[in-house]
Amino acid sequence: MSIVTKSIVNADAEARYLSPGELDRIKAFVTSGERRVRIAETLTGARERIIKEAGSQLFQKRPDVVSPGGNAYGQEMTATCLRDLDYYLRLVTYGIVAGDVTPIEEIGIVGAKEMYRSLGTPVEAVVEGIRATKNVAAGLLSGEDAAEASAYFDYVIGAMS
Ligand SMILES: CCC1=C(C)/C(=C/C2=NC(=C\c3[nH]c(/C=C4\NC(=O)[C@H](C)[C@H]4CC)c(C)c3CCC(=O)O)/C(CCC(=O)O)=C2C)NC1=O
Repeated sequence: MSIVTKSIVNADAEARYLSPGELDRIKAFVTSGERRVRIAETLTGARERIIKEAGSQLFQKRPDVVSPGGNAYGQEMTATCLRDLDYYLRLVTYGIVAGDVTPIEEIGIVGAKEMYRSLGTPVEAVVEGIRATKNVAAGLLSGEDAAEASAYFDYVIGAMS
């Protein structure tokens, strides 16, 4: 849900007009729209590069996950691991466009830790991978844009830690 939809749902539940605070937040959302779309375009266009680089940083830091007995050992499992990083990058672009973490939360956070536990995937290594994705992504953006994108990665990192 975007902040616009969310504000309307909340206001209508109380049969009231949007409050000055809600209108202020909507104004900030609308004003930052072009910038947020631009960030999402950059990250979407560079997704393959970002995931490749983030993956190699992760496997350098955590060689155990791609070693025999590791959860991402073998070509197929390594590809699945990189796919998961790509999933989180995709969800971050949703969040940036929506101006809201709710899509990230609903699609990628609820139940995720339990799922990884049941798969024997070390969650802290997933978090390490998301941190690497964040750093590579931020490196492709200018200061303010990097900060905006980083906030959504930080949400994922915080929720998964
Ligand atoms: C869009 C929301 C969404 C998410 C987040 C998602 C994650 C997700 N990751 C999975 C598996 C997996 N995830 C990993 C990931 C890793 N292993 C490691 O050691 C690394 C630390 C890490 C990569 C960073 C691996 C290796 C598997 C396969 C595990 C297995 O089959 O034993 C699975 C099990 C089913 C499958 O193999 O596809 C799911 C559902 N699926 C979704 O639809």
